Amino acid sequence: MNHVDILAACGLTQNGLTGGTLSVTTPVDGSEIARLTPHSTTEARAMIDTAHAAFLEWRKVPAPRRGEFVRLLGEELRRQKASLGALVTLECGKILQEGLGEVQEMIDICDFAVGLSRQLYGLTIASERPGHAMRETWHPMGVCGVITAFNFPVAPWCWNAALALVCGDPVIWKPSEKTPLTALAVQNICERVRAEFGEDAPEGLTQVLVGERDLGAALTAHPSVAIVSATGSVPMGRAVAADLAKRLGRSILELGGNNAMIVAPSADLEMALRAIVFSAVGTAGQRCTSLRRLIVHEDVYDALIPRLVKTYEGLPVGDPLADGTLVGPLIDVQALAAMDAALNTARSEGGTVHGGGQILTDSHAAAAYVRPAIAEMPSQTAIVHHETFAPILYVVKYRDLDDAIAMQNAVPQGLSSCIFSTDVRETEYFLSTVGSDCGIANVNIGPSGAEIGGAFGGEKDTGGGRESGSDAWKGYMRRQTNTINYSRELPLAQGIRFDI
Ligand code: UN1
Repeated sequence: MNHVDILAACGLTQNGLTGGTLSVTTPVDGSEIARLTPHSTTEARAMIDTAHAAFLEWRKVPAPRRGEFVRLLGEELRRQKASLGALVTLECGKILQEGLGEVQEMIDICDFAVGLSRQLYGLTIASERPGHAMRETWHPMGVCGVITAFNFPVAPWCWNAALALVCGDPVIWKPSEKTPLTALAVQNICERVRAEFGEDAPEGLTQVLVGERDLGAALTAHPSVAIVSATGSVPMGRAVAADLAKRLGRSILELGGNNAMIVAPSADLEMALRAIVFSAVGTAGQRCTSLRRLIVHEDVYDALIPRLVKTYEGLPVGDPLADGTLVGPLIDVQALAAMDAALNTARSEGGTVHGGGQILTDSHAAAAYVRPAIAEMPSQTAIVHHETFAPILYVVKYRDLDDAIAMQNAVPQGLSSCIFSTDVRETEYFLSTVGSDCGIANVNIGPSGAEIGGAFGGEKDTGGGRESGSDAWKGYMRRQTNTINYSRELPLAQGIRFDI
């Protein structure tokens, strides 16, 4: 399929994609595929007002009925999986298998949210007073703003939106200015679902803001936006958190990761090798969960690292839409420059670099194809503490597990982590209170590619938010504590006497 066909299969016709000032390019060959007209902040404020009006209606719709909306969304995504997956690949450059996987992740969270719509459970609590009952109940919270990044242009919206919608919250989406087309395609799907659902789905239940940072700032500034869930860089997250703090709005932040794998002496090295390659070069190293640091026991270092270097040399880098490609392009040439700069710093800090460097082809002169790199480092130097959004894997040696865990925890970010070991003492230690400090800690699995059933997010500079599964839905609702007196007395709590 050519670019125009992929866009058309998602309902994006050429007349809606021209004439604006926001240029959208495809990393596949660097060419421009659309010029969109960005929204103004005035339009953004009007959209927030519409979303708030939608909230006043949507909160009255019973939660299982709200779940029906998300069920229809999941059905429509199933039908559109091939076309939307191809558009994800076209717009952000990840290989088609991963583009399809991202749409599957949307479908999975829709299924999860449908079940959840009948399970927004509260509590009953024992009251200390006779003839009294206590409850904890959950209510819709308000408009939910969702800010997403280019590397996962659709799934993180859905982790938030599927939950927010069953929780009774309309959603306004500000996608990355690098990937607005996938968002428009999803919005088309949502509008079809809304028409099918019937009139109790109000206008403005889901909306998309096309443009730059000022639109994200419009969301964080507006008092009607009760929650802002943001995925992206640490500086972006700090700005969002600071703006929300000024008005005491709620934030859900999923920011940077600098994820490590510890390879212990008892590790199954075959499995470790496969896990390392997928998690370090998948999405061309541009996942927030990408493996960036390999902490290898000195006894297995020589058995693993030369093989890994050889495997890297043979990795098929190229057109992400073509069968057999495992590594697509970086998002743009700025990412390429950042990768080169990081590798130069690694060298200056004593590292030995294998791979790296742009792969130039005549047909793709404007695109950023790179050979993934491995940097063997003398220790965990300054550059290793830094998250570079590119396929660079830093490797360091360890002797003692406590040192390995200390290294793993020494970076500012706290998203994902893992250990490869078949020694249960080591693996349980890694998962214990003195082990990994990350939101995600895995055993014999790489740090990326999480399922939607668990809560997703991490600590420290990762921002502390949790999205997706487990009880992340509570982030989209307001909690209410109820005390009900069904007696004929008015006893006070704590036994206080107050006689009038
Ligand atoms: C991201 O890179 O922002 O666990 C999200 C994973 C995916 C999500 C990554 N399920 O790698």
